[in-house]
Formats: sequence, C-alpha cells, structure tokens
Amino acid sequence: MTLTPTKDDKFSFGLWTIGYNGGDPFGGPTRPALDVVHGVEKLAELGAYGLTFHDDDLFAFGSSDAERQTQIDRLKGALADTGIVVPMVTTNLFSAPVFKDGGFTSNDRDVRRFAIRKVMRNVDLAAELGAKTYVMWGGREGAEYDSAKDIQAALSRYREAVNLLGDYVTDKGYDIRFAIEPKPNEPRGDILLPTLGHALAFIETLERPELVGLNPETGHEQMAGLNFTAGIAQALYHGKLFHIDLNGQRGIKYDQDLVFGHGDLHNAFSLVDLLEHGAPGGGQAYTGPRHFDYKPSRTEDETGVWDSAAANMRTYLLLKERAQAFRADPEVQEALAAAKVDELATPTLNEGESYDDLLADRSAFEDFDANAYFGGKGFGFVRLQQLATEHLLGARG
Ligand SMILES: [Mn+2]
Repeated sequence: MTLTPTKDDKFSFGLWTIGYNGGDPFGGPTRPALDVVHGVEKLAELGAYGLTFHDDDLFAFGSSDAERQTQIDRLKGALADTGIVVPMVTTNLFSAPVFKDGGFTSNDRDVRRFAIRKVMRNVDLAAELGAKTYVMWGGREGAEYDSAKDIQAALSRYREAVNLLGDYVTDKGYDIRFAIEPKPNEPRGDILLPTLGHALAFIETLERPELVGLNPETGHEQMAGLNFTAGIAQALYHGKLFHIDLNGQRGIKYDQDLVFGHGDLHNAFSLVDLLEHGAPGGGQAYTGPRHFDYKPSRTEDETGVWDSAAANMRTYLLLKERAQAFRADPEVQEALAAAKVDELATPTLNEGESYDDLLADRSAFEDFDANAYFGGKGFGFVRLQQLATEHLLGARG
C-alpha cells in the first residue's frame, strides 16, 4: 500500500488545528494568523480531502454580515479550486467572554437564547456547504464549583437545545446529523457529558436520538484515563460513531492535542485496526472522515505546522499498513484462535436454549471443573500482545 495520502483516505483537518497560532494561558502566539485560502491549498497539496471549521475560525466573532460573506465566498472559491470538501462544521460557543459560563447551559437565559441562535445560523451555513455532520463540543458547559451549577437543570437545558436543533434540521430538510464531543475538563473544572458513556446515556433521552451521535476525541477520553479504542468500540456497537477526532495524548494531564500516534502508540495501533477492519467478531468498521483535531506544537514555525499535518496522515497510514500485516500473519491468526478471541462472538446459550435447559446441563456446572480450569490453560494474551507490538515495530513482515 502507498503511504502517500489521497482523497480516498478521507483525511480531514479543523481550520483551528492548522490555524492554531501557538498561544496558551502562559504566553502569546508563536505564529501569525493563517489565511483560510492558503490553508485549504496546503491541505490539498498534502493529500487531505476535507476541511472543518467553527464559525469563528472563518470569520471573527462579531463580524458584520458583509465581512462574514466575504470569508464564506473566499472559502467556497478555495474549495472549488482544490476539490477539498467540508464534511463537518461546528459552532464556537466557548471563545467569546459571553460564553464563560457556557452556551446551551449558561445560568443566564439570555446567553442560552443567543447561543442557540448562533448555532442555527451556522447550521444553515453547514447545510449550504454540504456538511453531513454538525459537531457539538460543549467546552464551557460545566462549572468549577458544585454550588454554582444545578447539573440536572443544566442537562435539561442541554436537552432542550439539542431537541430544538433536531427540529430545526428536520423542518429545514437538512441532511445533517449531530455529533456530541465529550471532554472531562478544560476549560471548565468539570464539563457536562464528560465521557462518551455519559453522552450515550444523554442521547437516549432526546426526542430524536437517531439524529444525534458521538464525535469522540482520543485525548479527551485519555485525559480521563480511559481506553480510547474500547470507547470507540462501544460507540460503534451503539451505531453512534458519527465522526471521530484523532490526536495524541500522554496520560492524565492538560489537553495536549499531539499528532495522532505521538501519545499512546499501542492504543493508536489497535484503534486504526478497529476503524479499518471492524471487530474480530464481525462488528462494523468505520467509514467516515478520519478527522485530525490536533495542535501543531507551540515550538513550531509554519514549516512545522505542515510537517505535523502530514505526520498525522502518514502515521495513520503506517498504522493501517501495520494492522493489515498483523491481521494477515498466520501466527497472529493462530494466537487469536488460541486466545479464543473469536469464540466471544458465539452466544453463550444455544439457539432456543432456555434457562431451564441451562440448569439441566450438568456439564455447565456440576461437572465443570472450575478449579482445574487454569491448570496449564492460560489464554495467551501476552503472546498476542507481543505479536501486535512486533508488527507495530516493523519487526514482522
Ligand atoms: Mn483535544
């Protein structure tokens, strides 16, 4: 396989990723602002297929209608010239000071009404540009102090906003689905819907749950100490992996947004294997955009920005190649069988078997030697993991 990205790989980047100027809470920008037309041209040159953006990435918060339209027209021109598409759009409900206590769940009702209007306006633009996914990252939806936020009321207001937006896209006939992006903390001390599990439970309370899924981010789950591949597997299991944000994170600390694979490389390997091939037991693979939500490091100049953008795609393709080799290796297949990985896909009861039948099956209990089970009959998971590691390191075909 080729390690040169093409549009068929469906790699997309947020305008805020390549456009990140390197500013942080401790110091100012290290890079000048990135023009959207230049950004689209560079992404096309590197082999990406898509650009995503928040409204405020494209036109500054508070822009006049004319300024806004100028930037939209410039983006459309760049898309037409390069063939880059906009598969996903999202709203910035976090940068402007008005959103310091959240958008959909601010204690201030006027802010909530303004937030919903800001999203509706940008949903119209998303539909106009042909985006199929609308991400909701509620970074400011949360609190620092338990007494300052009625969490149950906040969830009701969150639900109210998402229900209303579901009505809006349905009434307008837009082919758009929403994807909630969980994050445990930062910028708030605690954020609502902190993990994909919380978000999955919330989605089931909505009036149109079929319109709402997840946009899990590698680093956000790993900031909570969770296994990203396992979380993605559960999102796929529920049919809720509407979009994905790939990046790198090293443990439980601030949101690093490193290049994909520059964090937990073993987990990145198993993730790409899952996204590309689906579960060993036949669970579905992921067919949507491979979206990178990373930040070029603060130490880099513009060359470093494009080097790191290319690094995300190349690392993904390298891991894809390694995962293919892993799956094709006869010794791996034998180790998978010995570890009974496939056996988990077999239902525990026979077809039509009742609990009475199970109770009558002496081999299941009375004659089952549970004590002898581990007498020389280990699962061999370590051997399997070492084979994965050796493929990851390029030590095996
Ligand atoms: Mn992040």
